[in-house]
Amino acid sequence: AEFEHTFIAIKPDGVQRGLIAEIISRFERKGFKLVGIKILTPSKEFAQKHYHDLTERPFFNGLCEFLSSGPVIAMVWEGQGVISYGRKLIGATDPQKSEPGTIRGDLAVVVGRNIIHGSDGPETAKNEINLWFKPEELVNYTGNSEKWIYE
Ligand code: YYY
Ligand code: MG
Repeated sequence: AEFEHTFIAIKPDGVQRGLIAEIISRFERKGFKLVGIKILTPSKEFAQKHYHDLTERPFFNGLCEFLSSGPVIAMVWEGQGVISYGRKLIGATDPQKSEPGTIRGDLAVVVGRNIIHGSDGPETAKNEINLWFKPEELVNYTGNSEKWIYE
């Protein structure tokens, strides 16, 4: 099977609110596989790199200030369709518009504190994984239940 990778980050609000396990659990129970994880406080310069597509937006500075304001959980998840389905698990950008059952729909209220980031496509996934992780920080293994998740 072709397993793709996506970059998922729990932002400082998700970490401070004690939602790390809750969020990881949703990806894990779905059947996706964790292949990279670390906790770090990114610098503002690093946050600006991560969000480089949004430099022209009015909220850019506040967004980068916020992402660098405290510890973030940076992760790489692997699985069939994990990039687009990861976005479904996360829900719409504005938690007021996220469906119940999604991470943002269930756990967040306003767009500037939407607790989680997920890559929005194959190209950004590749770039974001390269920005946040060195190749040797990612593991390659067969999940114990893979034969029960995939056919
Ligand atoms: O990919 P996603 O996080 O769902 O949304 P983006 O459009 O990439 O924006 C990144 C980030 O910026 C969003 O998660 C919150 C913040 N933001 C904001 O504060 N206000 C907006 N009107 C739009 C986005
Ligand atoms: Mg985005």
